Amino acid sequence: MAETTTATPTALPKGFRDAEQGWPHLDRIPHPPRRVPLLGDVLGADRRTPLQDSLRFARQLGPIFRRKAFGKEFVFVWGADLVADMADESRFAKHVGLGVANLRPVAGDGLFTAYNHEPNWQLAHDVLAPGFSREAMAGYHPMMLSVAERLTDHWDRELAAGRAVDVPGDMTKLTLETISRTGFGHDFGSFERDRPHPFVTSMVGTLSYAQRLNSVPSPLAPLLLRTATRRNEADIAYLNRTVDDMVQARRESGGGDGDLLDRMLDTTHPDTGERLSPENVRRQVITFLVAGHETTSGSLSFALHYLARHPEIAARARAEVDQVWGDTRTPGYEQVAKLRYVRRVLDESLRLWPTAPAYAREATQDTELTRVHPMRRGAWALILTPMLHRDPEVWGVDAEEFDPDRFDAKAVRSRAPHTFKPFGTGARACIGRQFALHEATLVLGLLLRRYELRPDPAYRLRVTERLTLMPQGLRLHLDRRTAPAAPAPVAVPEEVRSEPRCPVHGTDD
Ligand code: MNH
Repeated sequence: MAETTTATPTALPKGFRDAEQGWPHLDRIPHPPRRVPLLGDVLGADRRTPLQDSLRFARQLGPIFRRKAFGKEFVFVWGADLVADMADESRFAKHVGLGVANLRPVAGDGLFTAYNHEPNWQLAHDVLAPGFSREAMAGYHPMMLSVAERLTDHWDRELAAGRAVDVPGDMTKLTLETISRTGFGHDFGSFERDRPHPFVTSMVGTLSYAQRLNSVPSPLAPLLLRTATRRNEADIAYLNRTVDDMVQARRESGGGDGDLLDRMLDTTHPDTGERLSPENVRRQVITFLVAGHETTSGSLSFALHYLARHPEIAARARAEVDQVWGDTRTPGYEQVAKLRYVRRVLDESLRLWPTAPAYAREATQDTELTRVHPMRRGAWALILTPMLHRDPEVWGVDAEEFDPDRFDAKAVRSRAPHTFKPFGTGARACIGRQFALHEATLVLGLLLRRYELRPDPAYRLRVTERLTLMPQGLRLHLDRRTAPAAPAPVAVPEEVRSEPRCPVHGTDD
């Protein structure tokens, strides 16, 4: 279904802090049976895994439920019909709350954390969207390829030394270098370091802190998290300094090759002639460096985990790469889009573990959710994407199984809209979707072509949370592929779909 982005999102009050005020019929929504006075639904909850705790509650309580923590009550939604109703942009919009709101001190009114009514959202969206067009993407491709080659150089060395590779660590290096070089012409030198770049350490620090803020009563946060808060302030200062230096370097060099940073600094809005303020540019650079790599690295890591665990799927994907790429040393932009099966592997990984695992929606008017749950304007709920993606009504009784064929064209067409939402929905959906998918498909193609993946038989998937998801401690052994497999018959690639008018939206929601 096509979605338009031209309409300015409606200005709204900040939204109710507590579901009790915004959901007049809260009694229709189940909650965990054993509530602790004052603390709420904290039995069996683990501070480090709030999302996975919510998945557990979801399985017990059904498609809509509530959880109370420290006096505040939140509504969670994951049933397919409820999520589809909340995707209606004429009645609902993005809600900036919880984890996202906690990032405001670092990302301010940057694209991801801006309130719908803040003028800088539309301005930045319009100025930056062309940076994600098909042409722009084709322009980033050679740089993405050269970063991917740094990864394979590194993996070749690990293989020669007989060491297992650190998948999340190396995917994070890869995706950080990709966004920083394609977007900002900046080299963090990640692959030349033994430890993560301090920028990554500070970024992970602020993400974890933002998540922790949700797990303490807000009036007490300054007290309980005093040391962590001071640490967080230092992290933010470091992020700001790094970004200011990058901007300064660009201004002195007199401009790059038309990348995201050039757009942020030079481009004026086509209608209003406005441009981003220096303060806003700083917010956007941080936003893009963080949003542009953390989730993609998680997705690549989960995909590699599943490929290693399913040799028959890896073999099929590899056969496709051999067939589509042949002997080309450097696959071109178009050759990546033709890897349909590899892309399905990625989609299926994003189904089971959407690495940005929740997004919040608020009512833009008094309304009724699926005609059952009255909501006041400003009332909101958190959409639990991993549960939406496992709803047996949509995905069948084997929803927990990894099966990329769920994303073949026919299967996709036969599913209801709004059942697969790893990139969020509507005007505030992910601007970097095509960027992430292109980068990840390219990298999976290169890795499949070069290596066999051997899992550690003792490894059990454990998922760490820092707002985003990551397979914890995933290591894989590599073997160099010996003889290139004889080209196996694979499905003839379908025509590459023509790009919708808006490079960001109007895709396959
Ligand atoms: Mn991304 C918004 C998921 C890659 C930049 N992204 C979102 C949202 C989700 C999301 C979900 C909506 C959040 C909300 O409604 O509150 N993003 C992903 C995933 C990947 C991803 C799962 C990779 C896989 N995102 C990227 C990349 C970039 C990027 C790559 C940049 C290069 N994302 C953004 C920005 C927004 C966003 C910017 C905010 C867009 C807006 O509100 O206008």
